Order: sequence, then structure tokens, then C-alpha cells
Amino acid sequence: LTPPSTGGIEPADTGPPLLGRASLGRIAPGLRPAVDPRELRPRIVHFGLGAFHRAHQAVYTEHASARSGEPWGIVAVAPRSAPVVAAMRAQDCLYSVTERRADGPATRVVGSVTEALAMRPDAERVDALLASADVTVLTSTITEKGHHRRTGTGELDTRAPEIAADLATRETGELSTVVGRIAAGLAARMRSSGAPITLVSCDNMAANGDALAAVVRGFLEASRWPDRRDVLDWMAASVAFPSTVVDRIVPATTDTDRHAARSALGVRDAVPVVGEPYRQWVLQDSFAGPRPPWELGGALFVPDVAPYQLTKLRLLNGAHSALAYVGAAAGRTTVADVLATDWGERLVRDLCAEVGPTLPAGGPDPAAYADDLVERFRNPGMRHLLRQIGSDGSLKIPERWFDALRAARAPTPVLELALAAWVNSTRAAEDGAQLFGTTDPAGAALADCWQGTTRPHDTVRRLLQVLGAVDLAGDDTLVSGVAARLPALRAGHVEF
Ligand code: CS2
Repeated sequence: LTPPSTGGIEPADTGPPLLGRASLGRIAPGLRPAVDPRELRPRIVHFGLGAFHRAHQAVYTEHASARSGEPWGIVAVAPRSAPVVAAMRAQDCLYSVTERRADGPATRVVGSVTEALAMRPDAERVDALLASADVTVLTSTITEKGHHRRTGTGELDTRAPEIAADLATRETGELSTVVGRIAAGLAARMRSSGAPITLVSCDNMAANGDALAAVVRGFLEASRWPDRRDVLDWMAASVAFPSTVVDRIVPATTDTDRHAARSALGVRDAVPVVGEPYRQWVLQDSFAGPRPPWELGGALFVPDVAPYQLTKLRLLNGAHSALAYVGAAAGRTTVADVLATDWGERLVRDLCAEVGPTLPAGGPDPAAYADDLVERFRNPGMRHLLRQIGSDGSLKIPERWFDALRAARAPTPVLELALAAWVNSTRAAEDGAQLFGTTDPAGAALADCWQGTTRPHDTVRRLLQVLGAVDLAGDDTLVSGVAARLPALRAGHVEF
């Protein structure tokens, strides 16, 4: 008898056992977690159970616990994705990280996550943890989108539908936004232990600590909770919001990565992550209570992260977004594909040279930073999709390009090309979706900017207005420079 074809994918219930505490003994000792998860206690609550958290903060935390002997366990909360919670639970929250090094991949299991929760069904457990004096750190990777900031300002957008619904609900178990859940958790903490806590934002935004603080405060202020004023006063004295810079390139996991993890470990891992060997975490040294000694994992604590933050945002993330849109116009798929063109490296270097003078003193040297970026972006082991980076552009590019454009004192041809490529990417495809497979919460409003006009200048202006950049929309030189680059990009030519 011929067995039925599986289409190349092994059914979930065949093959080696699933990764978990019971199967750790089958894994080579050098690839097992650096900590014994049974010895960790829940002391950190993390919001955003994505690949980036698992490849970044969870790795630093594991090193911190292993090297200090302190039991810092992470309870990771998924805002909405229940499948990842079920998959993590099925593996006792163990998962592997594969580093794509030049000399080949290196896989090992990470053990610092001790519990996985789904935000809404597990709301009571989340609040109980946030109320507990044992938990002294909350970390978050909820993306720009998860902050629900009003376009062009740092304030909470109380009219955003999900926020408005959360503000209207009487039942805090029903809260659907992380901002609302954090506000409720802090209120629960004030009412019980009242112990100080630090909220560590790990999202790619300038002054990310202030950004998180502003939306959580904004939520409390707009809420109808009777003790909201007390909570706000308690927060002012007992809750710290340091800013941090997180850095590690972590593409979305693919089936190929899952197969590779299984070969390396000898057990199945449904939620592996892959990342580049490089990782960095710079944190503002202002915590309200105990924290993991993350420096033992290589983190850097500094009085002011701004120079590092703006360098990383404007050079790495700025170049990433430029590669994403220019590369898409030229028909490329991954970052490494763009670096393989005869203009990709030049695009990165020229952007760094253009943006470097806008950065505050005290950060890394832009030219040396550009050398590292070229090497990191070229890593052939990483299949970092341009459409992953290009998604949510309406929220990313203001952070990455706009303040550099505002601060520049010399012509900015590369940023103009990048902006033109983004403009080009906002056209709707025939099926109404975004042209290059990206998604964006403002997608419909962006596509609308192409309607009712044939003048590229008008479209560029309207798009900048949708992003809240009224000043840039009024900059005729910039608008003309961007508009002039559109025909070539539309034809797939990259000229600069
Ligand atoms: C990327 C980032 O997807 C994106 O927008 O630019 O996720 C980038 O890979 C990380 O910030 C690197 O630290």
C-alpha cells in the first residue's frame, strides 16, 4: 500500500515528540535551556507574545537569571493571538531560537517564559499578576499600532474604535486593548500591593517610555473609573517608564524554519524563532523597583537613550523601510535580495550619510553603523520579507524619516526617493489590497489619496496629511522632489 501524500508537510501527530519539559532529555545538553524553568517565579509580565520578544527580551532574561541565580520568569500575554498561546502551553512554554550565523545556524532552547496567557480570557490572572508585589517589571512589544496614538500627536486616540469600546465597557474583563488592560492592571495594583513597578516599552518609537506612559495615562483620564485620579497620582510616584532601544532582526518564522529546528533539536517545535546573531538592548537606567540584571546578558544601562534610539530608528529602521519600498518597486522580495543589487548597499550608505548629521551627539558613529548595517542586511541566512517591513508604513515612517527630514540642513535625495517609493506603494492593487502585499491600518485612507486627481503633487500632499505631517505637506521643494521620482519608480527603475 502507498501511504497517502502529505504534500511534503509531516502531519502534526507523527515524527519525533513535541518539545516540552518531558522531552528535554532527548535534546543535546548544549542546546537545552540555560535555566531550569521549574526554578523560576513569575516576576515579569510581558505583553506581545511575538517572535521578537522570544528572540530578544526573553533571551536577555534567561541570561540574567542563569548568571545571577535570581528566578526571573516571564508570563507572556498574547493580546489576541490564541494559537500561539495554545502552542506555547503545549510545549510548557519552551521554544527554540536559531541564530543565522555566517558559519551556519545555531539552535538552542530558551526557558525563561514560564506561562503563556491570552489577554481577554485570562484577564483575571493578568490583573492578579500585575497586582502582585512579586512582579516588578512589565515589558511590552505591542507595535506602534498597539499604542493607538492620535495621528501626528503622542496622545491616546480616544476615538479609535477599540479604545472607545474599552472606555465604554463597564466590565474590565472585556477590555480588548493592551493599553486598557495595562491601565486596569495598574489600578488593581494600586488597590492591592501598591508596590512600585516599571513598565519597559520595547517598541521602535522615539521616547518609547514616554509614549507608553502617555497612552496609559490618557486611558485612565478618559475612563469613568471612580478612583482613576488616585491611580494617576499613585502612578506618578510609583510607576517608572524608562525608554529603551531594542535591536535584533527577527523575520517571521516559516515552515522551513520549523523543519530546521526539528532537525537541530531532534524534537518538534511549533513556535521556533530565527534571528540574526546581533542583538542589542539599551535601557534608560530609571527603574521603580527590582529588575533582572539584564546587563549579564549584554544589555547596556545609560542615563539617556536618545542618541542610541534616534540612531537606531533613523539609520537601521529608516534604511529598512527605504529598502522595503524601493526594493518592492524594483521587484525584489527580501532585504538580502535588495543588497544583492548594484544599488542596494549604496542606498543604505547614502541614507546613513544623509541622516547622520541630524543625530544628537553621544550615539554610535554613523559611518561605522552603516558598515554594520550593510553586513547585517546582507546576511544570506535571513529571509526578511520586504512586505513584512513595509507593513504599517503609515505608523512607521513618521518615526523613521520625518524628523530626519525636518532636521536636515542639506538636500535629502535618498529620503525623497524612499518617500516616493512609499507613496508608490500606497496605490491599491486591482483587488483593492496594497500593491506590494503590505497591510496598513490606514490603507483605505491612503488609497483614497489617489482618487480624483491626476497630479502627483496633490497625491503626495494628501498622503503626508493623512500621516499628520502638515508641515511636510506644505514643503514645496520636498513635495516636488518626491513627485518627480514617481514615474521612474512606477516603471520599476531605481535612480539616485
Ligand atoms: C523592521 C524592524 O519590520 C520592521 O519594521 O524594521 O522590525 C527591525 O527588523 C528591528 O527593529 C531590528 O531591531
